[in-house]
Amino acid sequence: MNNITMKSLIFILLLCLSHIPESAAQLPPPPPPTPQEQEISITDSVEPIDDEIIDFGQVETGMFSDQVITIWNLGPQDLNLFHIAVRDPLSPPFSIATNNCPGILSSQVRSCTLTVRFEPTSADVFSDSFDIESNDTDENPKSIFVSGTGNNPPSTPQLIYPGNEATGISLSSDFTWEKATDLDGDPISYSLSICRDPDLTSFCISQTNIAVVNKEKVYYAGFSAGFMFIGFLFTGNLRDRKKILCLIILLITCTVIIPSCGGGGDGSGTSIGGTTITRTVSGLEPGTIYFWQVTANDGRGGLSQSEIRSFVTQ
Ligand SMILES: [Ca+2]
Ligand SMILES: [Ca+2]
Ligand SMILES: [Ca+2]
Repeated sequence: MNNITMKSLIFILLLCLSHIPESAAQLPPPPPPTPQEQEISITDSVEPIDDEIIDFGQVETGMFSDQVITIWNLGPQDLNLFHIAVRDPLSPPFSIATNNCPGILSSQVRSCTLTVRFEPTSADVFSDSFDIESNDTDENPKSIFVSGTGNNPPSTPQLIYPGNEATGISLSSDFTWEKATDLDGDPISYSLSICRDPDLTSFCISQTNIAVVNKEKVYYAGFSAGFMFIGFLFTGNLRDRKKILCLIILLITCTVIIPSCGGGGDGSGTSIGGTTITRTVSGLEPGTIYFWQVTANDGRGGLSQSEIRSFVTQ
């Protein structure tokens, strides 16, 4: 090998060595430890517990209902709770009644609780949301949705006939009570329970949905439904329009004669006076002591029960 060739070989060798990456010349370093992420989880006291939604349902106006939210640290590291209901606060009638959460949920303290309050002051439907800010970066912030309806229950139905501890009551007898009222103007229906024990559990004759229609409410309900059908009338085809026209006529007819619709819907045994309801009940056993009670229902979760009275049949 001559001198020039030898120099060329050394040059090529050096060139190759200078292009070998350093890492290829030695074992790869161990991968850095994977950062262990924070993991927040939230449950609440209203089923389903993991939907981050609290529906308070019906709450009487002037009263309040509390529900509990639990914040969990499910990760291996501390979970920082930066803010609760700050960027997205709760407005009345919702509020955070108590907050037992520290700024950090460590692996020793896995959970903390908040109490959310719904305190309606009017008979309306309410909804809101609030947020929980934490260092769980892929779930930040968490939003919790709350809803509820304010409602006043009907007044207590007052029993009129039979009088308490009355005797000699006919086996087919009238039962009369005073109509209840509802501050929200809700239509009220009644149920009547006549049983052989004072707890109203055995051998009962129970009659439900003894409806009394609030004329004003039903009138407006029919009116708005009528407008809905009229909307279809101008958009549907001819056959649909005829059907809808029939429905409108039926609706208007029922709206006009609604007091008799309400009375007739639960049988001829009910008569509705100015301030009273009378239900005729037959099938009572002779010489038997009975206990009876009337419950008023506003159809929005508001119930009011009368006293329980007794009578003896003839
Ligand atoms: Ca829930
Ligand atoms: Ca809010
Ligand atoms: Ca009501």
